[in-house]
Amino acid sequence: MKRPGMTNFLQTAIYGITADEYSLGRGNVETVRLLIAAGIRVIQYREKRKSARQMYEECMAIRSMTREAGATFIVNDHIDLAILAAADGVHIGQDDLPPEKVRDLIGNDMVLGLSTHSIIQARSAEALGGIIDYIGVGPIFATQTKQDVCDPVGFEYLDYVVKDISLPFVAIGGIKEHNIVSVREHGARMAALVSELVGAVDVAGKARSLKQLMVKA
Ligand code: 3NM
Repeated sequence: MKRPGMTNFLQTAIYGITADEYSLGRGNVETVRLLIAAGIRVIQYREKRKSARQMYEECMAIRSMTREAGATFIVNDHIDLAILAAADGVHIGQDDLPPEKVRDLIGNDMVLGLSTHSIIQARSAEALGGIIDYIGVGPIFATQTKQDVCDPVGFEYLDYVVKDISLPFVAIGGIKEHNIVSVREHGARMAALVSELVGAVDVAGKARSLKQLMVKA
């Protein structure tokens, strides 16, 4: 299949993203091990502070764990790292290189995700016709995790995407155990979480609860 990393994306409800600073000292690699053990099958390596060498080493370790578990491995921002680590995909933001140029670099087999924060951005992503595999939709709620993020877009933007955008998407931003059901009720099939998951004392227990809340009919 073209872009095999999308299979897990379409079949699972929780997208886990690393954040070393929220991981209670466990570090990214150990956190990913816990996420995998808890059944999370889409994992993004997101790291803003480490050296290229440190990130490379962490990505190589995560690649080997995710491969063994059959989990999709996406690298945030760093196209070079994603390619070197043979990740399943890369996730970029609105200010990164143009998606069509990123697609030129990564070829046809890797997943390309794009963060979007408005209707116009979602429509532009869709208009690129096949270049982008999925969009992030957020921030749904206020979040402290991402620097310089825009104000929460709330459910208005999510409702629009659910109804009018044909691309697969993942809701993100401020999603917690106490509000994830509302995200599901607005039509999202997948939620991405950072601090709630990696910052949990019991990552596995938290992942299981979140999964249950997200898939319950
Ligand atoms: N992207 P938390 S919000 C990485 O809206 C990221 O595109 C966002 O972290 C977007 O789950 C965000 O801790 C941070 O709120 C989400």
